[in-house]
Amino acid sequence: MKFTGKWLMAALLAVLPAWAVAEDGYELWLRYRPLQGPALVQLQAGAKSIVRTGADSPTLQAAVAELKRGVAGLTGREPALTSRIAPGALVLATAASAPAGLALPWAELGAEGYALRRLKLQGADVTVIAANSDIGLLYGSYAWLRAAQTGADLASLDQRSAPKVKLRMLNHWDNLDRHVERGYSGASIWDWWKLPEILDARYTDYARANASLGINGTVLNNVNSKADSLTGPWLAKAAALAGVFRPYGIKVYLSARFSAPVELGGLKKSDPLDPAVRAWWRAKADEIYKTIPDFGGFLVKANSEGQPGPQDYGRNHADGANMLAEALAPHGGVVLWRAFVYAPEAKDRAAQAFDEFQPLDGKFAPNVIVQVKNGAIDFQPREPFHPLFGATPKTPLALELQITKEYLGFATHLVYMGPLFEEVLKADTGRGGTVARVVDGSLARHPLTAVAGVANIGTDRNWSGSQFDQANWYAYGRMAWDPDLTAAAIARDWAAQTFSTRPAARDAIVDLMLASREAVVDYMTPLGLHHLMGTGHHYGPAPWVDNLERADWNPTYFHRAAKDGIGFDRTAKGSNAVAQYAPSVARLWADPRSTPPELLLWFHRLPWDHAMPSGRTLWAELVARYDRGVATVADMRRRWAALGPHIDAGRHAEVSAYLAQQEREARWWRDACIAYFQSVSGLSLPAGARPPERSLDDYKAQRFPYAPGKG
Ligand code: BDP
Repeated sequence: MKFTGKWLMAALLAVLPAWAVAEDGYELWLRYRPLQGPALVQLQAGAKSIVRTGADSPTLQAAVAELKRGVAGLTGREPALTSRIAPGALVLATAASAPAGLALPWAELGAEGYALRRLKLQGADVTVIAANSDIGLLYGSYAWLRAAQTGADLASLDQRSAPKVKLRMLNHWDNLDRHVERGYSGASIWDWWKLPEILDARYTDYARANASLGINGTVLNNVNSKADSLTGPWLAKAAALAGVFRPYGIKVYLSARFSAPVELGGLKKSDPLDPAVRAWWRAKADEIYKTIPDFGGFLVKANSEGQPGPQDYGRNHADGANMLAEALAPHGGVVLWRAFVYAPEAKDRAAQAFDEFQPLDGKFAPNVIVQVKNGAIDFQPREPFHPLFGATPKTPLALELQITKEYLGFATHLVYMGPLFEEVLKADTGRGGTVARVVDGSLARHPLTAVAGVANIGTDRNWSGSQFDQANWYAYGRMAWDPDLTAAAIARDWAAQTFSTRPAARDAIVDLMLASREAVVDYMTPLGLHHLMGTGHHYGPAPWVDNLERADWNPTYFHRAAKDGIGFDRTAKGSNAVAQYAPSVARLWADPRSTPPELLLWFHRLPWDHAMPSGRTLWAELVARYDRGVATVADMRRRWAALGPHIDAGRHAEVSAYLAQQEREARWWRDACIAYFQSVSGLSLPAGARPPERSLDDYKAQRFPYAPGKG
């Protein structure tokens, strides 16, 4: 056993009050700060040594290194790696290398799952981390460290977990010049220029953080892709990253530009039915797999927002996806084909993806997954689940969530997205199960399943642009592994690992996080309103915008507010997009009386004096919700201020400053939207409501040409 100098320093810091310790958030949820009291005694007794029963591998080395690091941080003693099973050992065992006497339900663990169990082995009281594979052991090691960090009872540990989704992916919208589209946490962490020679130490920490959640795939480049990333020099860069990630079970994928055969291959067209085009992609796939033998596959944005695609040649999405699938299939690669499409001529943008993709059900090759955003518009603070979920039983669908907060206040607003993710996953499609059951493949028995999260990771010291945005990466990863986890349970783990294991402090942080999602809905887009944000930057309010070249880029297209009412009519009297849902769901949402208030103006256009369940008129309800949003943020600020003694000064001050800005901006959203809606409704403010601080013209005059993350 080694007594580390690093820990001595940490132990010294542990006796200081929390607020006096310097932290910057770099360590994410893998901080391993010294435990105290019974938790420390328990951990010391249960992690005296590490025993590896199987042959060595880079993945096992990563597991052992993390266990050593974690235990050293938490207890002050680094356990030695031995081959002797002794009392207090942590035993890493695979089914193939299981020591005599170890009986576990191996089959239930699958290829990547793990079991953690305290038991007697060869007469010794030990903790077993068991799996069928080395990657399962790595996941199990992280799960055990999570249990240790969050104060679980290690003496009676008995956990089992296997991922419900096969491909648990991050999508980086990172450009080759390191600008991150919709990124609010600095530049791209991929230092492309210095790759492949120079490997930033961050790449390893990135892999550790992701493996600790079970994320096993990463798309390195933006969906609005450049063909360059498919050329030899760029493949070498991607290969260098793949080399760092491999021990952590993370495969590299690339966004593929559909017109690459023209741009790189000198072909006249990229028609997916043209044999020369197909041959080009086959050769390209062969080249990629020579460079990256375990390459994951392609993510494709085609015929969407000006990107090239099969429709340029009169072909459909299945033609395009299947051509790429054919090239990847011999190597075991997959195609993630995005369903985020919309065209200027669409009657209702919310209906287009369903119209284009649902009729293609059954037409996709077995190694294609159609990747669908959680809602039919675009990552708004609240959307009903996408109508494609459950409507394509012959086609596996991946759920795409946006972790980066393009429409939810960038990195400055504290919005914990766990409740948003949970709401989508738990939504009943009315077609035999929830979105989670569609996505995990259990409903239609698909073996190939996937979840994708648009990453919020950048070069900022705290990785995600703010301390609390780390929780969205964390929650995404945990739900990708197990879509049935609750946002509250995940927030508890995160807060304990990241801020404080003291139950009172931890629970206060969790309460604040759980309130934050409804708050942003309230102060930005209450009652089912959507797409009210400013042009291009997507940060502040601009419900008045009506002059953009495409109708469906204008907020006025989406809210349709006028003297007689507000809302988008998606019933049979309007676009009838509601009919894309299963009959049981459609029936509910086609009638304003049975539509939940949260989705009311998504599906209905109603007069301002429409009676709400609260007894208020629609107009009064709208104002009340905006007020509630602002009040919740003010309350979050107060609650955070009270946490001062429990949190290190640096992070406490940073979050406080961000919350102050959020409160100001929540008021800005509320005031600008109310001023505008009042200008079209001509109604006076409900009794007691505070008038907007500034004039509508003032709000309209604001410009943000240099906002970060632009597309
Ligand atoms: C929108 C973003 C845009 C993305 C697009 C997409 O504003 O930057 O390229 O989605 O998902 O939300 O392709």
